[in-house]
Amino acid sequence: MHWSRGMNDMKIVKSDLQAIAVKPDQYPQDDLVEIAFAGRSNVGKSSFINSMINRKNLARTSSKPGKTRTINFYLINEQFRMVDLPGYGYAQVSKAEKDKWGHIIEGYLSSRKNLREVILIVDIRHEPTDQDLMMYNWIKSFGFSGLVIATKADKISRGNWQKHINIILKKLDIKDRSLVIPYSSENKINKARVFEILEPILELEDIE
Ligand SMILES: Nc1nc2c(ncn2[C@@H]2O[C@H](COP(=O)(O)OP(=O)(O)O)[C@@H](O)[C@H]2O)c(=O)[nH]1
Ligand SMILES: [Mg+2]
Repeated sequence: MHWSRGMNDMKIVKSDLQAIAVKPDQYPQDDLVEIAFAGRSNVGKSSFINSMINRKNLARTSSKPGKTRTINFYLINEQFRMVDLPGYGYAQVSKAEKDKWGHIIEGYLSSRKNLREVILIVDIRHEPTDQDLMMYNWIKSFGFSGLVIATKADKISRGNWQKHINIILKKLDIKDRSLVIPYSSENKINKARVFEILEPILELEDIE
């Protein structure tokens, strides 16, 4: 691992939507590494990806929840991918649609060799839902480390972050406080810190 060269120094020179998929044969077929982001509809996943890669609107964002029913693969610097997973928790969906969601996401989590980490995105203002907890436990059951981005941190005062982080730690039963990172796509709060965390994960291949 190359700790000296932080990814916050790394320039994102290129980013493209490489693939939109609902099943494995639609995933990119090369072996570039991937980091995926899971969370409730409307929590801010697409905004998170856009803010990390300095794009206003590459990952589609919307104020209408429940829109993204696909796995979207964003190719960054032709080096790695950020993967926007379909959101959950939108009230107005049928049982059939929920099953479809489970199928799409499980197909990805259980079979994707390129996948190095899955990060849960929650809203720092709200206690995580039971579905967040299920998603989080599901992520950990696949062997991922359980990183959580608590986004929309611009919407509460800095002095209140800790109180809200504590609620998240408790609901998700997290002991290691360093796993939960306050973030804002609006002000890019902690963007450099997130890149620092992602860098060694993305460089795992170099160790071999
Ligand atoms: N103030 C603020 N608004 C945000 C932030 N992240 C997302 N939003 C807003 O939340 C809404 C949903 O965001 P989106 O990225 O589409 O959520 P997704 O469904 O999880 O992809 C949009 O109106 C965004 O502008 C943030 O960090 N701060
Ligand atoms: Mg989205």
